[in-house]
Amino acid sequence: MTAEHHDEPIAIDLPSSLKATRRGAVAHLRLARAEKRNALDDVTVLGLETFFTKLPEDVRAVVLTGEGRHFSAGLDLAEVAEDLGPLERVMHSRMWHRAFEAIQFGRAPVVTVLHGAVVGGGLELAAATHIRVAELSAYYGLPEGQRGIFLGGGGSVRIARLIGVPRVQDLMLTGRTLNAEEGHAAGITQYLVEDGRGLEKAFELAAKAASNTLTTNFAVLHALPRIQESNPSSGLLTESLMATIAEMSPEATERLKDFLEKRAGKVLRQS
Ligand code: 1HE
Repeated sequence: MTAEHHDEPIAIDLPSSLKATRRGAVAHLRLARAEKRNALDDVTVLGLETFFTKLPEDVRAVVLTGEGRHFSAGLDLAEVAEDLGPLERVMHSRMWHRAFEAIQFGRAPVVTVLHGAVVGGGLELAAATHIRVAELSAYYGLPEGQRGIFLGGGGSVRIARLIGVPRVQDLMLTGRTLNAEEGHAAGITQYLVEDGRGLEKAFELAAKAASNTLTTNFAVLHALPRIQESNPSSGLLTESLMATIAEMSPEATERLKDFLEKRAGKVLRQS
């Protein structure tokens, strides 16, 4: 991946496996443990939770990438091999859930660039983010099946929602991997770009998300998935309530006025 450099530091205390900078309103968080293919150990997962709960208020979107040739090799298998009891293992999985909830239901939309291996917990992490951009080198797998373990970072819920239970069963039962095109067709990613173009695309998308009103982004991140999970009639009521809150926000008043007075952009066909 290529990177332009007019980035500033972000004052959040992170482990060495995570690096964070910002470019205006968009933060860039990097998995920085390339020597272990960005395998997610406890320190990194806790660092992700810290980052997303302590994000400065003026950061309006986040780009997440992985350093080296792969996005992430998933759970650090050296840690899972440790001698832990059942409750410790449950709590370990719950820690992943907590960290990834902080991403999914955080304040800022997260755009992730996927390249190389995006497997196991790496795919679970990507699934907790909001927009996924794949480079052509990306491939996806759930080797939990072959390692004798199971999903533990929310994949049963989030990955299954993205691609459906039958595809998750296929990946786990057979050890199949999906290439970038197959993953795109299956619904893992919203964008597919040439190798080396992911970062640029992600920053472009993040800048757009960052320019939305806080209320709209809150509704999209927090209300929409909850509406999907509720029964339709409660969902529709929540939608009306959320729409009312958004419509009454001062930013919406201004933006609607801008449109009606012909100062705002039109919705035009793109490419
Ligand atoms: C690791 C890990 C890891 C690499 N935990 N150390 N995930 C997996 O089953 C995937 C396992 N990894 C791989 O299949 C390959 O490493 C890759 C295809 C991702 C990359 O291959 P390659 O040839 O570039 O690298 P490598 O030589 O295999 O790995 C480099 C080093 O990273 C090596 O350590 P070294 O000390 O010998 O240099 C590897 O041992 C280490 N490494 N992946 C620990 N995953 C919450 S539940 C989620 C459950 C899961 O995620 S299960 C899926 C686990």
